[in-house]
Order: sequence, then structure tokens, then C-alpha cells
Amino acid sequence: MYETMVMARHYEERLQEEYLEGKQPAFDISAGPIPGELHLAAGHEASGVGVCHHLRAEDTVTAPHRPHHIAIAKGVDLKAMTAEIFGRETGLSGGKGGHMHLFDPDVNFACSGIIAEGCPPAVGAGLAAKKRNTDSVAVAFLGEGAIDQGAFLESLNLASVQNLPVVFVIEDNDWAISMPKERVTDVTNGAQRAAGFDLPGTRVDADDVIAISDAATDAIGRARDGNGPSLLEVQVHRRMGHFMGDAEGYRPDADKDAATRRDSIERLETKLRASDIDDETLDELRSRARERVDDAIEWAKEQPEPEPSAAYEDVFSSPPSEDPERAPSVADTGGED
Ligand SMILES: Cc1ncc(C[n+]2csc(CCOP(=O)(O)OP(=O)(O)O)c2C)c(N)n1
Ligand SMILES: [Mg+2]
Repeated sequence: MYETMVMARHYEERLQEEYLEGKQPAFDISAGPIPGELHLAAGHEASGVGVCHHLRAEDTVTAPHRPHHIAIAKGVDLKAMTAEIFGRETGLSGGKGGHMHLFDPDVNFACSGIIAEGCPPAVGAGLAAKKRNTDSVAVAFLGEGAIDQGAFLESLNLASVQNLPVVFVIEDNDWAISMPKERVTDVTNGAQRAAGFDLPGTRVDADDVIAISDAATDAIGRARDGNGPSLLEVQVHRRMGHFMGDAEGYRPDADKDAATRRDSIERLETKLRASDIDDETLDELRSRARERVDDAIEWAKEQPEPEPSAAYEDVFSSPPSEDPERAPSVADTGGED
């Protein structure tokens, strides 16, 4: 878990550097090696890792717009994921999905930029597992800012009434872009939402990967054993802006400082040292994690960009035009498909 957490943190730090290249001085979001928006998850590692290390490749995970730590913990191919983020042809979706739309059928992982959107597909995966009589489970991650969305509440209901093997994990980082949670949500503890659906709800108050893993053992075990869904909320922290380029003018300095001080990786290091894991072992794990990240980034940057002529491939179920030079018209896209 330590190695995966270090990998996830180093990944975000390296992407941060790469992302800024070429975008300054007048922040041009389309410039540089990583075009488009980028939401980094530094400070969320304990949640993705504490939950996903209980999962198998055949279990399904859906993640929100801040997905990298969860994807890494679920075992998504790091090189193909990085190439996707860099918009390259060898990326998970041929470079057309970008960082918010990673999709890896090999380990049943998907994410979406639409908040709470991962909940209904996770319920669908849970229903499929039940109908197929397997013991696979599905986990839907979402932010605390998404817990008032209909998609989440309807998913809790359907999972509950059908007794499906689904675990909903709320990552509470206190903020939804610039909105503090107390201004938009009636409960301070999102796990309380479970009571309205007659489900177990648990909150882990600190971003302590061991405590999160313990809570996930119960929730995932329950789902695997056919005892139905549950809801887990975990406290995490946003160490960076909502997205790259966010100056965070709305955020008090004390809040930012507190998020930086509460480092889940340091917390785990302290625990590991107390269990007689020596510095040399920790160094080895850290180096191996960083090397994997650096290799993936170097590899991705050398990958080719997709051919412009392939722009419509895999985008429409029936391409609007066989002629790559011709842009789709309303008539093209509004047809029977
Ligand atoms: C349905 C929908 N509404 C609004 C948005 C715009 N939006 C993007 S991220 C975000 C806030 C998300 O906050 P939270 O769920 O707490 O996740 P965090 O960014 O804190 O990880 C919003 C409102 C969206 N992507 N989808
Ligand atoms: Mg949030």
C-alpha cells in the first residue's frame, strides 16, 4: 500500500510539471504536452489505495473526474493511461478520452467528468455480478460534492432494494471546486445518507490508509458474501487546486496549510517505522514507485499523436461520414444512431 501511495503521489507531482510546460504566461489550456483540464488527486491516496487493494481485476471500479490514484490502485496499465492523458495514439482510448475519461476493460475501470455519473454503472456491474452468480463486487467512488446528485441517491436505492454487491465510497476533501461542503449539503457526515436506504454507512475520519483499509474489508467482504451494498465516507485532503491553473483565491491559507500537514503517506511511514520497517526498505519501495512513474511518463511522451484522419473513429457508433475531410453536420449526427 505504501508503494502504491508513493506512486500515486509522484504521478501527480510529475503530471503537474508536465502540464505547465508551454501553458504560460497567459494560461492556454490547449497548449503543452497535456491538453485540456487536469484534476490532480494529491492528498487522496489513502482512499484509492485503502479500498482498491482489496479488489481483483474482475471487480469493477468507477471513479470521478479526479481519478489517477484510484486507477493506479486498481491496476490500470500505467503506460497506456499516461499515453491517454498525453493524448497519444497508444493511450487507453487512442488519446481521445483524456484524463477524465480513462477506460480499461482489462481491469474493469472507468471514470467520468460528470459528477456521480459512476454510480449507475457500478450498480449495473453489481447487478451483472449477481445475475451471473459470481462473487465480483463493484465500487463507485465519488466526491462529497456529488452526494446530493440524483444519480447517487437513485443508485443507493436500487442497490439496496436489489441487494447488490456495490460499495459507494465518498471522498470527502471538504471542497467542491470553490464550494465548502457545509454551504450545500445538510449532513456533515455523508455516511448518514445510508440510513435513508437502510444500508450500513461508515465514516473514516482521518486519511489513514490502515483505517480505510479496515473499513473497506468489512464493506467489500459484505458485498462479496452476498450481503448487499454499503456506503463508506473517508476524509481526504486536496493538496492542490481543484484543477491545474486554479489560483484558489477562495481558500483560506490555514485550510491549505492543514491539508499539506495532514499527509497520509507520512502517517503510514510513521506506522511502518514503528513496526520495525527500516529506512532502507522504505527507500527501496519509494525508488521503485518513482521509477515506474518516470518510465511511464517518458514512454508516453515518445508515443505518436493520433492521425487527424482518425478523429471520428470510435467516437460515433456509426461514423457521420466516411470522408475524414468533412466535418459532421447536424443532419449527420441527428440520424437514427
Ligand atoms: C453533473 C455535474 N455537475 C457539475 C459539474 C461541474 N463540476 C466538476 S467538478 C465539481 C465539483 C466536484 O466536487 P467533489 O464531488 O467534492 O469532488 P472533488 O473535486 O472535490 O474531488 C463540479 C460541480 C460536473 N462535472 N458534473
Ligand atoms: Mg470534494
